[in-house]
Amino acid sequence: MTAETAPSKPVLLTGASGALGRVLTRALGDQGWTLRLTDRVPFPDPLPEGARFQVADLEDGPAILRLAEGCGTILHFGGISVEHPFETVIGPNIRGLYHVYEAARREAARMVFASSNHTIGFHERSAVLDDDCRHAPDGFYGLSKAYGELMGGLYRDKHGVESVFLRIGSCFPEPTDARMLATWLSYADMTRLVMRATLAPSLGAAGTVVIWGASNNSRMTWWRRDGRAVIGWAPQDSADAHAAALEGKTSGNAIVERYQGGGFTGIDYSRGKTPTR
Ligand code: NAI
Ligand code: 15L
Repeated sequence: MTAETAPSKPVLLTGASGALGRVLTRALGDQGWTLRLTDRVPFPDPLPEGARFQVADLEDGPAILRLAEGCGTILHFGGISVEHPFETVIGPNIRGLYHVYEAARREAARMVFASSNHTIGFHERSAVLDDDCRHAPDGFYGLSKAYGELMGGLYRDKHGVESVFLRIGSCFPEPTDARMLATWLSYADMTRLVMRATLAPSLGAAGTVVIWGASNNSRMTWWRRDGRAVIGWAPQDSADAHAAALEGKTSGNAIVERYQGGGFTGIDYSRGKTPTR
């Protein structure tokens, strides 16, 4: 990984104890970034030099405001990260998100929001989507991420808060099924994406950009135009080497295989199964 400049102000990372939070903590710590880390569960790894960790719940607004004091960027990776019932999602991902945006407003900090492909999961796999496509959330989790992008628009228009919305595909150590031959984002590409989202001097006149978070996978034909040129990011890795091993690894469920969101679309899916008027 090439050396990048560290931001002049500390960076707050929510969800630090989660899978991507731990990857980012290690990588950004190695780059000499000053990190303020938080999660509702303890941080499981040794802390990099210059990093501080504090347990906090995203639903505790005053704690989030205190944590963000003096920070120039907030990497918002905390919250419910897979499909769950509405009542489970709403606290961390809606109320918590509001607290993080209020902190960004108070600090005039840039927000880098870990959004998701599940904001558009009910688009069919044959569709080619640009960054301004219709939201088509595939569950309460995807709905909360779409709401997050909308909230970012509100905070831009009303308060001038900048946001980079990372519509992450599938960010794991390696792809594990046929869908991920399209949606996979390597940890290294994700890290470089977060670095560019933080370090880009400007987000242009729009003040918000959407980035499709997938590596350079030849099967990624679903997602096209986005704001990557604005921040200067291009993916370098690819899922292609896994194609032979994974192309037959599908769910066998017609709904899941039809839509971009995959497995989440099939959860509690009842269309056509209930009487219609
Ligand atoms: P994860 O579930 O491993 O990490 C999320 C972290 O948020 C956890 O450590 C959890 O303790 C924390 N958290 C949950 N509720 C909280 C609360 N109320 N207060 C404080 N902390 C709370 O998820 P992962 O995979 O690391 O994802 C990170 C972010 O990226 C999430 O926002 C997820 O939605 C998003 N994302 C991840 C993708 C992936 O493929 N890993 C794909 C698309 C989006
Ligand atoms: C996500 O948004 C989830 O956070 C992650 O766990 C995966 O399910 C990913 O999407 C995906 O669509 O593969």
